[in-house]
Amino acid sequence: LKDATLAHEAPPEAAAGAAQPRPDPDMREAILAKLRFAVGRDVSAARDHDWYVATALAVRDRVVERWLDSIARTGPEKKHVYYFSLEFLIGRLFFDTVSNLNIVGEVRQALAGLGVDLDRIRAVEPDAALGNGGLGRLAACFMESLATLDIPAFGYGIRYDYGLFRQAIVDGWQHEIPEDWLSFGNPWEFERPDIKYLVRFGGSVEMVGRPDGTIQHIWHSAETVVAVAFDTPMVGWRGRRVNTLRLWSARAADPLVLEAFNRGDHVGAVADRMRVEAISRVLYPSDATPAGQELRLRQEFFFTSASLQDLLRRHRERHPDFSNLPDHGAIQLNDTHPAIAVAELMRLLVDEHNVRWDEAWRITTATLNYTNHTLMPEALETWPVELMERVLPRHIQIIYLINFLHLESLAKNGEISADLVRQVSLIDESHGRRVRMGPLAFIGSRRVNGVSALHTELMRKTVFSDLHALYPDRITNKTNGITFRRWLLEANPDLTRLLVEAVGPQVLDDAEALSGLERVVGDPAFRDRFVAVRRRNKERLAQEIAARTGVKVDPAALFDVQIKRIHEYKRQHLNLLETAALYAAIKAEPNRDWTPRVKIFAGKAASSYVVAKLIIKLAYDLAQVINNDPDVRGRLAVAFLPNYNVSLAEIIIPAADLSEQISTAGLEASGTGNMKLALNGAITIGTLDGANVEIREQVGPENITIFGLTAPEALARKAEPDHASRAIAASPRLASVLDAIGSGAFSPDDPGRFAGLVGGLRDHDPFLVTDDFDAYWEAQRGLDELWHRPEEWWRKSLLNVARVGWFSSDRTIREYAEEIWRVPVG
Ligand code: 4GP
Repeated sequence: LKDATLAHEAPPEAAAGAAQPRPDPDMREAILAKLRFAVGRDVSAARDHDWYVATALAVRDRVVERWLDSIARTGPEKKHVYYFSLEFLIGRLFFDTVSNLNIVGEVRQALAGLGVDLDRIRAVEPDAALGNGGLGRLAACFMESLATLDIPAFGYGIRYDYGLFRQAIVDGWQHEIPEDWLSFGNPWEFERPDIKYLVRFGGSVEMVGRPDGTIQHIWHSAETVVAVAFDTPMVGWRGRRVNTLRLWSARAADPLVLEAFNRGDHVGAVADRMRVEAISRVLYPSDATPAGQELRLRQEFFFTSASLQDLLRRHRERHPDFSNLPDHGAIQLNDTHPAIAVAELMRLLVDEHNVRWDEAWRITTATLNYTNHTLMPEALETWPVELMERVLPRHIQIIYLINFLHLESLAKNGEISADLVRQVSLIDESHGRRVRMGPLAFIGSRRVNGVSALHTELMRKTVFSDLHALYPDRITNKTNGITFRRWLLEANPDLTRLLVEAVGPQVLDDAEALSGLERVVGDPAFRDRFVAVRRRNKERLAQEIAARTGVKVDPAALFDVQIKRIHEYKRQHLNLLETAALYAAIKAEPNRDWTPRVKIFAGKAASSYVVAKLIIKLAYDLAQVINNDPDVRGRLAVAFLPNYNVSLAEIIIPAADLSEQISTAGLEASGTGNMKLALNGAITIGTLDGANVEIREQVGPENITIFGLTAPEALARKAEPDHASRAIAASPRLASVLDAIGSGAFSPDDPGRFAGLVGGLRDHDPFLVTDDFDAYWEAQRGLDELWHRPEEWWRKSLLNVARVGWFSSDRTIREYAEEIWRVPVG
């Protein structure tokens, strides 16, 4: 904790010789006033949480001024970006806001004068974990960069009462506990009871002829839900602009059936309300696993419809019709979760606002854009036609008509085969009839993008190949990025200060300025300071590991980090097999000059994903054996840190020496943890997958360790039925580690525990763990050797920091702004 305090002693600017923070009597007074009049506590009785809320509210007042100013300055006329996302994985907002407003010093001083430590109270804030993983965290980075680049934008999503579950590890098994992040209130949000829309479900559709011969569709819905807005200000760097994250909460139109209540049926009187409000109760606990549940569809439609109604209302207040909607708004669909927007925007325009179908289609396809985040077949959403007919009867009609016109236009343009129709139809007839949301989003969008060069290429060649052939200009690549404010300035203030000293304060505003670091890479004095900063970060992580797991690790060891969702394609089990093999090797030759390593894992498994949970258990079981074996003490340790979230990532990332990005090539769309880790000086060991490919291009092949099959090789290898048995036969090391794990060497209490996991690898191994094992082992041993040449290691590490400026989400958002949204960048 002492280190944490030291680490945040002053904002990065202070070191650059920039003006010291002004003492701000107003801030002190503002905090005291909030404590008294908003929290209702006296100084003598105030606890950390009270101080946190009082300070957050005082800071929020400053935000609100800029927020209102941003809105007034922009005016509704300017083109807005609307980012539709079922997930926003924001993390904590307090320090982010204070830091972006550049008032860390003022706030720290004001609090210190009151005997309160800023770092202690900032740790009280719960993470806003309204997302499962990558695409949710990307949405949060994008919101920050949009504000930083002065682009008027709304983020639209759901205000879940319960975010991503809290992970408890009990005897190595994951348990999911509801994350009650709102139980102490949320000082950042503003409820807007006046901004509400009706979202309808079910019922039937009546067709009525109009005098002009056209047909009017009247949807008699069975159920109505009220969507109420909650607004959270999103502050850009240096407070330049503040945008709005508008999250919808579901309310029953009729919250209490008084008649039932009076009859004594107290539960029945609120039963409807419970059903309706379930829509915004909990984040769908799935990540790339089948999500064919009615509640999920209701969630998707709920927030999409409310958001569209909201932006159409604003447009209509200023314009006579919707013909110029695309000039005033660009909508980005974050994955297919909001893809129903294609049908809902058509319905709103045609049925509710009497726009002609063709004109509505022109408007829709000029306004919507879609980002794809995964090629995993089980994650590409499809909905049973029967479910859609029941829940969204009017939308299925619209989808049929879109499909008909789409197929008809193909027929007009030439011969189309039954095969092509099957490929590009919006209705999949192969396993019962299902609506394919990816193709729906594709057809309804102006631009469709992938999230790394390789991923976009694979989109063109695989899942969307036929649609790409029909619309060759539609797919474009936008390689992901991360906000450097959170992942460098806030997470690693000591490194930031050092960078400012080395290359000047412009690095705080311009990620590309990091390249100035190249000048000092060879300077031993600078390198020593860099290593000292890293050492402090590692000591802090070592404390965190001890506190969370009881495992004592040596900060001098190589910290080897794999942090991300647990999934077979991400191959934590490849890392674990290598760990077990290394353990065996050290035991066999204890006197060799082994590189001391700490294997650090963190990540959550989807609650229904049995194999992923077993992989966590394997990490735990390995840790039990290895950490308690005196033969390997000081050389190898394993820690699985429970409850991975944004806040924990902020502690781990600045302390990582090695970044594990070892997915089966072709399956990780991009990754963004890879960027965060490289930015903080970790060297990557990875496959040629996702954004690793571009990280290699940026940092240079000599500063990254790439191993294993490439995407085309992986595809070919998977098609060989006996690939796993051949790989195992060729590798005695692999064979013996599989035998050990499979026969219970690490699970004596239940020797058969991992037999199924190992059996799966022996039999078909769809993620090619066995095929890549030897290459991975060799690559790791190369890194062991490199660790013994510290000068070289730190040179590579520094060059990673110097060369990853391109992965700033400011660059990504600039590209979206220019090519997809066509909005000016401020
Ligand atoms: C993730 C991808 O798995 C990851 O590679 C990518 O960096 C991230 O999106 C952002 O683009 N996908 C998901 C998902 O989060 O739910 O499909």
